[in-house]
Amino acid sequence: MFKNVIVRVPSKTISEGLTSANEGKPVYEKALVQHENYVSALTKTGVNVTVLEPKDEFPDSCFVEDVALCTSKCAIITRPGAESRRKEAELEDMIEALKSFYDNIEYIKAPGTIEAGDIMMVGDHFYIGHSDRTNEEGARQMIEILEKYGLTGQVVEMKEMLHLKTGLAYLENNNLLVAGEFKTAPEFEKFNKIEVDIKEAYGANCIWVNDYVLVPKGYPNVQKKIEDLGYKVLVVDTSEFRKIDGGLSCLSLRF
Ligand code: CIR
Repeated sequence: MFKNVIVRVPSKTISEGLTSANEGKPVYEKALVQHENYVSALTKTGVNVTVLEPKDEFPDSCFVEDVALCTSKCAIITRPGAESRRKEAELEDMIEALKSFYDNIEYIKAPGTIEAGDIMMVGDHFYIGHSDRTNEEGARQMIEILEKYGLTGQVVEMKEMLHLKTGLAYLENNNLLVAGEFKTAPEFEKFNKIEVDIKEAYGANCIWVNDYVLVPKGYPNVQKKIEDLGYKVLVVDTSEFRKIDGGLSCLSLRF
């Protein structure tokens, strides 16, 4: 179960966020409303939500998932692969917030790069995507830190997606949502795979929080498959974040 969540309010500069999507620029006011609704949905799952102030110098800073990995034993501050995001991991308010919850804080160091959107937790094991943002050295350091705390990690090679969790969501109870290149990846054979059609690929970025699953608005087939598994579903509109490649998981740290 998760007790805590950390989020950061979108900045006024969100329209300048990094993107590969061709869907126009996010509208700040809409993003703010969608973010408030996201926080409300999280609150329904019973977690305590810490809301950090916006940081206008970092257009992508609402995607807090990328700057830290929160485990049961320690929090690990990452070193983002995207240059424009690197200093997001040094923001004092985030580090202070994490220190208020964790005695053990670890750091990924240069030349390692890693964004925690590339890391999927399954119990005490962590799958780490080797992506354009996460390099071999970043993954190596991460696994070394995890092992120091009795946790384990393994690298997953990937080619198509921005982050590992762009195309994967672990819903607990061995249930794994899979899209695109991960449908056939041998690493995930042992899971009960729930395949997401290419037309709804963005819908693969759901989050399990205390037996609820937050599902993005507009992906009815994904939503139905998750409801059929017996989960309570909370639908959240993330259309403004989608325009800059962000989704439900990217917007919070859950621990
Ligand atoms: C980026 O390209 O870094 C942001 N525009 C989107 C980050 C999404 N984060 C995530 O998937 N964990």
